[in-house]
Amino acid sequence: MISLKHRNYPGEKDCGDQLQYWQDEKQLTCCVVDGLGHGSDAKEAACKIIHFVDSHRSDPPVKLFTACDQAMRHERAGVMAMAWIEDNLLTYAAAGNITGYLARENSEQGSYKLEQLNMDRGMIGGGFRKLNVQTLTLSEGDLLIMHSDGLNPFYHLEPWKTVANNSDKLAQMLLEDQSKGTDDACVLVYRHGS
Ligand SMILES: [Mn+2]
Repeated sequence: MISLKHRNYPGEKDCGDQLQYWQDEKQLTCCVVDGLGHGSDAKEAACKIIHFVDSHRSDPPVKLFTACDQAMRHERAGVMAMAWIEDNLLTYAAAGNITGYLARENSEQGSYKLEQLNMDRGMIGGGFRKLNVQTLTLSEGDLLIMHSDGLNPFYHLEPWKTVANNSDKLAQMLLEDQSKGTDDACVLVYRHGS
């Protein structure tokens, strides 16, 4: 149902991209963070952001992003995207360069229509002007894909459609096929429904 994969910058033992999700009784919360640069300093910044989110995740999106940005003001910055899924509702927000897609299966099985999700300029720890929080309705089989800029963005799921019903395989293949190899890379894939 949900899969998280990451890959370090070549030669580094630490990954500056960090992903986390929390499954509560009613809500699934997903968080993808890319700490500035790569290596241990980037990892430390990304982990601090994730830790902050962990302890404030019951706050609404704008409040959470704003407080996290403030808390990181004297730290290395990072970019962050978050998704909240409750029943069939997806809430999504991103400050900085994390790419998000909602892939909806067409009536023709195995074919997906990609919708790029919102991404606001700015950074956690470096400030952002406005956070646009998006809400979308999910149908069974819809895919939420979030990735850092260590992966090349893509515009259709055609090359991976044979594994699109398996979030683990899809995440692995996206990482293998789309990683730039010049940065940390991470990808999260969530498949809605059973
Ligand atoms: Mn990066």
